[in-house]
Amino acid sequence: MDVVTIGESMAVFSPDSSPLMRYAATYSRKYGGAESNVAIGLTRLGHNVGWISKVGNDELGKGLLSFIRGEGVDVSRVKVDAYAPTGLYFKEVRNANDVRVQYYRSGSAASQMNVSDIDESYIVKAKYLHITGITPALSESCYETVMKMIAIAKENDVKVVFDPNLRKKLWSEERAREVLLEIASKSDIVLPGVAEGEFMFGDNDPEALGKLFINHGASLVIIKIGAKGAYYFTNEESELVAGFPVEQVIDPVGAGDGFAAGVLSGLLDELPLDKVVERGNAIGAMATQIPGDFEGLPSRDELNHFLYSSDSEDI
Ligand code: KDG
Repeated sequence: MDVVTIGESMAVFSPDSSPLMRYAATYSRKYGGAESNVAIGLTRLGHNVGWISKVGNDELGKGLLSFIRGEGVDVSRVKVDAYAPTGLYFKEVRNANDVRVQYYRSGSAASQMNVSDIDESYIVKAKYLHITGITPALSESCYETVMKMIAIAKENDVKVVFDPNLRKKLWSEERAREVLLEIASKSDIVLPGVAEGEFMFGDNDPEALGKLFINHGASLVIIKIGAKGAYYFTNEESELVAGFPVEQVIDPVGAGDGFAAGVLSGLLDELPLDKVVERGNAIGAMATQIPGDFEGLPSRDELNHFLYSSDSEDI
């Protein structure tokens, strides 16, 4: 296994007729979840990924599980909770800068995950453990599960990659800051957006944030600054890697997950760090071009076409 990740996936409902839920009579049902988005992004690039989760014993749980399995993600460690439902959320893309989400996930099946759900032998076989700040926000037992997985990874030389993915709707700011800082201190690689770095450390200067994260324990920090790209920092070097401006953002949700998939893929392919970040930037940009949380994540051919060819496909 190249990467193991853990998190909640949900049915996603997007209004068809009006961007506003209050006027929409019909909705499209898709699926989404930060960690499974990353898992899908990586499998599309040819990597082996395992996604750990819990779904409800219901139609949406069955649907999302078979969908994620169909993308080639290993779902052998996903459990079905007999009582709690699969979570869902509604997504209003009012415009590229104003996306609103309404969660119906409190008490969901995934929020019931607990340390007894961890199969240690599964984690130790991975090269990277991918963690986001969403999973520990779901419940105390999810927090404990994530911390246990990190401890197993650290004892077994599995690198921990942490995307803070701050979701203020899920927990108090105090608790969020405390836990995000705790996980960052135990992570090898951290992938914050500049606003998340500011939330955690009270500084919005990427250079300063890079040093803060490194002093806090990470060996590689990549700070995303939107369409302009991302800075990477290690103890020895730092660089701004330019992004890929797009003409129009169609749906920004999932761009950060695309970025994480690109970075992990670049690391697995042992690319130099500037190329690792370039791959993250490219997939982040591609993810914004198609509606849906992961639909825009590319195959390797599509990625290469985006990176190396400016021609449209012949039709
Ligand atoms: O990063 C995209 C995710 O935010 C989306 O797929 C849904 O996991 C989700 C969440 O918790 O918001």
